[in-house]
Order: sequence, then structure tokens, then C-alpha cells
Amino acid sequence: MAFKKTEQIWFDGAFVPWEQGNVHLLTHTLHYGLGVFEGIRCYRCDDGRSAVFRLPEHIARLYRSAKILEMEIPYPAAQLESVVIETLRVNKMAEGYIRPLVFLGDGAMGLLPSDNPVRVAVIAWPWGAYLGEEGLERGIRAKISSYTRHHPNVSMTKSKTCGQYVNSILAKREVTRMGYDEALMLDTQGMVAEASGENVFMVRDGVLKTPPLTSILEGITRDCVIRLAREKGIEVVETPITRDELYGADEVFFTGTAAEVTPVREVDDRTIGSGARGPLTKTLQSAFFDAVHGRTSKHESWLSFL
Ligand code: PPE
Repeated sequence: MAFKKTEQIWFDGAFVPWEQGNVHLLTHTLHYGLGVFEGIRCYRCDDGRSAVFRLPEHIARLYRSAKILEMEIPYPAAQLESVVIETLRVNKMAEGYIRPLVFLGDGAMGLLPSDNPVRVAVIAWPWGAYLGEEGLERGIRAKISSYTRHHPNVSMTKSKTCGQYVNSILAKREVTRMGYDEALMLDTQGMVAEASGENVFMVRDGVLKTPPLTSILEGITRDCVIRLAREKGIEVVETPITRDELYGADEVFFTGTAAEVTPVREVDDRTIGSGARGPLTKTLQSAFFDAVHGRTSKHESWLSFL
């Protein structure tokens, strides 16, 4: 998806012009994929202020991701939280997507990169609806990819690791080439795991179901939706889901920072429900957008104002 460049990037402790956000070709992560990142959104609230959504949770996940990969981030978490806010401010952005990236710089090559510096960048750019504005309203067409999602003992799924996304890209390319909008993936047991860059939910008889965290990313939007649903008295179950359960679902939707809450109107050519955004999806999607835009005082603790 195309992005619009902004003015400044925070890189290893200071702001540099966008054009200077470059690295050497022997950057370790470029070769082996050992790096971690986050995807965060900032929204303009109804009162005119702007707020980063669930900033401490995203930064905490960045540190957990790094810890899993034994990378030590050379800044305290509170500093990186401020840096995210500063990056939006210096770029005069009221809304947008923020990408903190932690990677191993150049130094040793090979698979024991003990002395390579851990480098940190925070980049922000405007990013619209990930799966299209129309997708948010009408729903998208998903297809289960022939590629299996990671097993925790192959490539740990709780870490938002750069290299994990090779699997996502293969899956997404495969199904978009066939004309679908997004790839769903099964885990190594054959149960529904997640989409290439989103978590998945289904509704049947008023109950909301989502796969347990076994082999998926611990999505922050997933957490929001679970909380919002429970607040509304909707039963939520974290349980293994089979692909044919999805086919028979009343509603299916994806969640993610980039994708927000996107209805799925078709899975593997089976129409889900009435083939449009389902009523519960609409309720939860509205509740999510109300929260990110500061319309509900109850969820103000999810907002870090600029
Ligand atoms: N699973 C995967 C594999 C994933 O990449 C994401 C986020 C999620 C679940 C949802 O997590 P959360 O954002 O915390 O609700 N995917 C990010 C990257 C998208 C990209 O194309 O780049 C995102 O949404 O920012």
C-alpha cells in the first residue's frame, strides 16, 4: 500500500530528515530478519484533539517482542512512548500510523550477532483504511491460504518479528492474485489462526468466538473488541475454530491496528451470513470507532493525547 512521506524520522535518539532514514547494506536484520516492530494509530478525536490509541500497550508489546528475541532496547519504555508523540508533533500530523522499528545494525555477520548495535527508529506516515473504505462498510472477501501459520516452536508468534512477515506476504500474495482481498491462515494443527495482518473473530447465535492466543499475535485491537463486547453483555469465547465453522458463521470480521474492524463477507467463496456487514460486527465496529475518536469517556484511558 502506498504511503505518503513525512518530514522527520526519529532514529537512534534524534530526529533526522526523512531522506536520512537509511542503513548500511550489512545491517544484520536486512539479512536475517531478526528485528521487531509495532504498528500504532493516532486518531483525531471529536473534540479536536488527537490521541494515540493504546500507546503504552503497543510499546509494552514492542519490549516483549524484543525480549523474546533477546534484543535489548537501549531506551526506557517511557521514552519511546514520548518519542511516538513527538514524532507526530514534529511532522504536524493529527492522524496517522506510527511504526517503531527495532533492528540489529551492522557489525558482525553470521548467526551470533553479539556486538551488533540494537538500533531504533520511529516513523510516522498517513495511512488510510488498510482493506479499503468500502471493505469497512461492505466487508471483504477472504480466502484460506495454502501456507500454514507459524508454530510457536518454529518462529515465536507472540513476538511481532520482522521475519515472520515473509509467511504473511506469501499468503497475501497467493490469495490476492486469485482475486480475494485478504488471506486467512490455519495453524499447524489445522485450526484457524489469523489473517496475514489481522486477528479473526466469528459470531454464531449471538456468541463471539476467536482463536486462543496459542499460535497468533496477541492483537491489541483483538483485546479492545473482546472488552467492548463483554461490556455490552455479549458472550466471548476464546476457542479453537475450524475452517468449516467459519463457513457456517453468522458473521466474521478481522481486527488489527491497520485494518481496524473489517467485516468479512465471504470465506473461501462461501457467503457469510447475508453477505454484508453483520449486526454484531456493526455494533462492535461502531464501539471501536467511538473509543478511538474519544466519544466514550469510559475508554479515555486508551488514549494518549498529543
Ligand atoms: N496478527 C498479525 C499477524 C498482525 O500483523 C497484526 C497487526 C495483528 C494480528 C493485529 O494486531 P493489533 O494491531 O495489535 O490489533 N498487523 C500490523 C501490520 C500491518 C502491516 O501491513 O504492516 C498492523 O495492523 O499494524
